[in-house]
Amino acid sequence: MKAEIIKLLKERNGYVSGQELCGRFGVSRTAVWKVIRQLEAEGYGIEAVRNRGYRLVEMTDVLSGAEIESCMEGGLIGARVVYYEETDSTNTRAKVLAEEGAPSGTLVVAEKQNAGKGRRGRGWSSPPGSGVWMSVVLRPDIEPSHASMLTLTAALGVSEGIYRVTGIMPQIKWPNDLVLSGKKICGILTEMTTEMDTIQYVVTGMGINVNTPEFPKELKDKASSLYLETGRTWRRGPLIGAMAFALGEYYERFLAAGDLGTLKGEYESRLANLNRQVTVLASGGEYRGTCLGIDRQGELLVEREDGTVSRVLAGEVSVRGIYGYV
Ligand code: BT5
Repeated sequence: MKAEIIKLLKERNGYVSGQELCGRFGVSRTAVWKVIRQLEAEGYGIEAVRNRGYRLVEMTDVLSGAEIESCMEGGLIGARVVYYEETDSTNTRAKVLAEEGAPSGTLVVAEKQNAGKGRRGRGWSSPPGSGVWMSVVLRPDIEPSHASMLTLTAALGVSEGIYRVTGIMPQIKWPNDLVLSGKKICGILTEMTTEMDTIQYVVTGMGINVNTPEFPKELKDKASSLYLETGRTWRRGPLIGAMAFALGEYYERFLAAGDLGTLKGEYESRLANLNRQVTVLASGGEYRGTCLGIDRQGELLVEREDGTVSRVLAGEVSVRGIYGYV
């Protein structure tokens, strides 16, 4: 009921009467009043006028389960939302929920992560009040070897969602980062659990720096936020709604094609390194080349100086621009 009341207040350009709310949800006036009081305590500015009802006058950047639910736009992701004010890692929570049978599309969001994870044991800085730390449970009927394509699919969904809300399209640094002005604003971590060579579930986690005003010293040079890049703050609820919806759209297209064949063009149009010199840091040594794009499997195509084209598999190596991080 709380999420629906938030949605109704947002949609209505004026007052929603107490009577209407009582009738719609089949509850007493006191019950409605209690929810309104809770919403005010959470940070919604609500004006209550006798004989007219309630009106939303101010919207701050509230993050709560009900706020996120009220921002969901439908589609394959987010029919179920699980919200934590504080947790270890939304990827870890999503895996536990998946083990307990959570359906595909379940969205897990936290205001703060105490043990946010990057790839290969690295950490992810996840302070409260400024970012979106979220994970989705997916149950795709694909080969385990195709799961890394979901990271690329997620990069498309997140960048598209950010574009639809802010008007700014982040670039993708293959395979799992979104960048603006050469700095990382989002990282993606895909983890998979298999049984007898079939995927039980995949968890894709996305960390987006939204209103982060500044970063710790060690991240300053390579991290940024939507706030720092656009000069204004953004409400995280609608951003989550838009990203979840776009993610669902790209996920659906990925499942229909069975690989990245139909998404390749869009991915390449957002690729930060396209046609530029990159250094590939592989376990067997490093080499330089020109980034030509990706193939249907999501491998990066790098043309070496001798003209041969190498396919770089996500997860195996790091790719850097020759002048810095991108
Ligand atoms: C990633 O790893 O970029 C994947 C990050 C995934 C985070 C999300 S948040 C929701 C979900 N739950 C989780 O526990 N994780 C996911 P990688 O490419 O390994 O990059 C990690 C590196 O990025 C770190 O070693 C830092 O150098 C840098 N970093 C850490 N926090 C950052 C931040 N908030 N913004 C930008 N860079 C950051």
